[in-house]
Amino acid sequence: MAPPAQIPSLDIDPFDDAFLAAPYTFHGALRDAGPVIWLKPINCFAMARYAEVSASLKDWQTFVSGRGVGMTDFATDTPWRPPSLLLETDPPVHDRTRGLMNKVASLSSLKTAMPQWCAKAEILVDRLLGQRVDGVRDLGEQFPLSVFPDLIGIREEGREHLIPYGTTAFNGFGPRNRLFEEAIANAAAASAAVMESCRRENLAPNGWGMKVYEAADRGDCTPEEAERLVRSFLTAGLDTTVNGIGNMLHAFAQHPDQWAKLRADPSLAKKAFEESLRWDGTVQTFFRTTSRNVPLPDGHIPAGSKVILFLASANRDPRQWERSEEFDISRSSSGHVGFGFGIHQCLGQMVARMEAEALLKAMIPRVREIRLVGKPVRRLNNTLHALASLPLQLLAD
Ligand code: 4IA
Repeated sequence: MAPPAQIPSLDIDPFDDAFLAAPYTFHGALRDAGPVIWLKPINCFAMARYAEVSASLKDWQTFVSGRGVGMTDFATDTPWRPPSLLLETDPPVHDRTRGLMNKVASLSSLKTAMPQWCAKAEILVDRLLGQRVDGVRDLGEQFPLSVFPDLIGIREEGREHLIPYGTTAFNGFGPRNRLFEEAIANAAAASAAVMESCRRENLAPNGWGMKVYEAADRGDCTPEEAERLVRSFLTAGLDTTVNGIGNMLHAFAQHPDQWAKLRADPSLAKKAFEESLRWDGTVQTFFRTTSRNVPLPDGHIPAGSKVILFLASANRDPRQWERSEEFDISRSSSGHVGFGFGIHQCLGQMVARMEAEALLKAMIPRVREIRLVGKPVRRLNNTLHALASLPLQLLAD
């Protein structure tokens, strides 16, 4: 496919191994090429500057989600799984499902859970203190796995499939590259296990999962929709926080001065997590599809085009952020698009924030230094900036 005239065309594949391993080294070229660009290797429009990314996320009428938020256009190709009733829908359906899910994912139930989460984080950190640990496996995975499945109320059986399922879904947003094909080829067991966990008879009485079915009882959705909405919690809720925590620990390990700053003023904990999402967020990209021609100063994006939005690049755009490449926990990172923006902005953002806060609160008084004791290993994923392993030593106070 030829790039539309006047739109800068780049020969960069944002889903090849080099890009996925080190996305930040490529973002500057994407941003500097223009506000809207064409990526030749994937035949797709792209936006990588803050202004255009945030404006497109806000304009849900023009940049729709119902044709999928990955590379696959649901209007022409069959999605690998039944579409999400939140992420991959537009109003009016989206408003109904999102409205009921907002009530389920209430702040008050999180506040009730928080003391227990803090206690769990303290026990975990006490156990790891002084030792060589893997920041991804022992903290990034361990902590969310110890709180999130119980919050939703899923049974123990099949929990080992949750992270692999999330990984599959996030690879599934990419083009049909090796990561996509491998993910889909191996998806059957994890998909079946996760769908089984979403069934009403397998959910605990007081979890968020059962609350979705209770919304169905009140007529807010059908029981079939309830099952798929519970699936959204399980798809979006784990691999994201696993790597959100992993990336945050990695950021602190690379910036001991920032860890010292946080220890000196623990009230910065919330800001620190936001800054880690701005500086190295886990969800790197998402697509939208244009519902109409989008006029540009020179030419236009035709209706029905996929557009890839580089969230993580927007979050480091020097047009928006001072010292954009610096990790600085005392800056104001509000307005970052690490949780997206607009009507689809992350439903679970408070879950992620409270998990990170519980962990930081446990670590601040106990851990003097988060020391990198080996080379971090990347886990390439079509959507997530993720680590397979982060060798750390948590030096006791
Ligand atoms: C869903 C954007 C990402 C965290 C996400 C992934 C899946 C779903 C929602 C959000 O399955 O609904």
